[in-house]
Amino acid sequence: MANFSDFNTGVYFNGLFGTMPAFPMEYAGWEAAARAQLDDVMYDYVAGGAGDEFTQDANVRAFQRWGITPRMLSGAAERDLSVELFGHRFASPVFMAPVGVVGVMDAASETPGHGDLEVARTAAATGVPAVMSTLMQDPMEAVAAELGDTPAFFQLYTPNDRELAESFVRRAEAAGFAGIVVTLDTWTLGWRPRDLQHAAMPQLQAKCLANYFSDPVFRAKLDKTPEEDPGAAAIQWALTFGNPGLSWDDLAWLRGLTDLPLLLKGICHPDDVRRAKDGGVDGIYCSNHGGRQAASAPALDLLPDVVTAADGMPVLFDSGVRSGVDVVKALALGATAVGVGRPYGWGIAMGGAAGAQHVLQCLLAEADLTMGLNGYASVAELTRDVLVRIP
Ligand code: FMN
Repeated sequence: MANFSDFNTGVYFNGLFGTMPAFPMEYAGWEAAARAQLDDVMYDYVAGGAGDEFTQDANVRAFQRWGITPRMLSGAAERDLSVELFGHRFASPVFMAPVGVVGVMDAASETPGHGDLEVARTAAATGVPAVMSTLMQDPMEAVAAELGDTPAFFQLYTPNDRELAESFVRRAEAAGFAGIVVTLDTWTLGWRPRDLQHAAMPQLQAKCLANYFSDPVFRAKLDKTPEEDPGAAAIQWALTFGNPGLSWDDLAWLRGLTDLPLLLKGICHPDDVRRAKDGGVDGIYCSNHGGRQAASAPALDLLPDVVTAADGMPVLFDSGVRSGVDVVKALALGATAVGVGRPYGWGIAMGGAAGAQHVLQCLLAEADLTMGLNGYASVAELTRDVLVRIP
């Protein structure tokens, strides 16, 4: 059986024949390579976050407070990293979190401005699923056509126009998405000093709004088409995007929109997990948006109580994952699947689908080796008692 860590061996063998890695091997390198491709506005939009950025830094540091207990002679020469999610078996527990500007991050690609297609191609090539943002640069139907056999999920930013929300969900179903992920932590934009300093926001420049501009419900509300007047269409988007009134009372409506698996993203408190469960959702997505929305506690510290409250329901996790070791730790704290945002975003920026694929190969090879060398042969063996708290 092949292990993800075969990638590791391949790199050394390639070196014997004079072929060096095309991309850096760890997070700081991916970020630096991406930075060289992006202008300051785009780089800051991705790298930055809420307020003094304590939250995004704390997300990363939270992983450093856990260590893994090694076990010897356990016969973990072959590892099974596969997980079952909503009736699909995935070869690994890693997924690509929704990144709303990835559509315009593919600066190094031959046809820039189609980063969402590059993400879909990455998913097709690797089998690593993607949660695709509402904020795409290509319409969801075109993105879905590039996914190959890898199931993907559609992330819904619930607009304040119910008819438009319903249209998005209908389209996602028709395009073949395997589930709907409703993001709850972005009913308005967070306080982001870097973006404020640039006084710039991609969507207001009519970027990454293809799902809106191609939507019959959205278009019907415009005086001129988005092709004739993109600026006016972007303003209409701004008026529609925010939804401060969304509450638990709306969950029954959201649930009623689809028979697909429904997940709520941004859930970090056990009481919210229980309310979501009572409302009939199929999965919880524990995340603090990578520290981009509200300044908050590190998501990893909130994960164990969320998992306990979920009581067997799948819990997806993201925020602060920077390495394969982090993936293993999040699994041991109870995550069913572990998402990355900025890491694969940098991959798209440094090399399109090839760059993102490289990032995922590195994460998976390191996760696989970390499990194997520590004596754990499957995801099921990664339980909380595998971890030691580092003072
Ligand atoms: N989350 C969403 O639910 N929808 C989005 O459109 C979205 N856009 C994002 C754009 C950027 C540039 C970044 C960095 C994150 C975005 N997120 C969005 C949050 C990610 O899905 C994810 O929660 C976060 O990136 C995880 O943290 P990490 O970057 O530390 O891995």
